[in-house]
Amino acid sequence: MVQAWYMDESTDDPRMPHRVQPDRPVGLEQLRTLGVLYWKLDADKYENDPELEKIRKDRNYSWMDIITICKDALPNYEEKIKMFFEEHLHLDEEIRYILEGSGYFDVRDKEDKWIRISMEKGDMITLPAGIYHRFTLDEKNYVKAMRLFVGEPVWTPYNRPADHFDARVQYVRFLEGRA
Ligand code: KMT
Ligand code: NI
Repeated sequence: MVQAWYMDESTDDPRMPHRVQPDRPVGLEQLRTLGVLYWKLDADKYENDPELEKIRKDRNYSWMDIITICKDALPNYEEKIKMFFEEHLHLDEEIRYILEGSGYFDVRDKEDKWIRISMEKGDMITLPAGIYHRFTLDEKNYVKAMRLFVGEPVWTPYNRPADHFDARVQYVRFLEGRA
């Protein structure tokens, strides 16, 4: 099962696990209360997978591409790595399906604490519009992921603070249980 945990407060190398001591694991149910959705798929058959097709159809994930994040494959690597790790939100869902390698998606919980989600091959995740989050590679420094989108993609990150956006207002309402 996908692993997630509360992070420690240390600011050194983000690619380390940063598990808080004592351990505070986070389950899928808690992620669900933050609006984070998760699926486990067989990444070896991503090119022809009825399960993936069903999710895409049910959630209107019409658009997709594949991104490889490693020093030699990604143009402007350092700059992008830095952007991915700035705390930000989007006005749409962020949907990622890990095909090879691994990485960490960090999301804020209801008390504004960081939860780290360890994403590996076969893990697919949807971060809701308006959630503050960030991404980093882990110590293996390599990930290949499918990016999906509802309609034409808009990748714009709005770095925190971005509380005035309607997507954020709606998300906070959802957290408060009055969406
Ligand atoms: C993003 O938007 O954070 C990215 O595309 C990088 C993560 S993809 C595994
Ligand atoms: Ni993002």
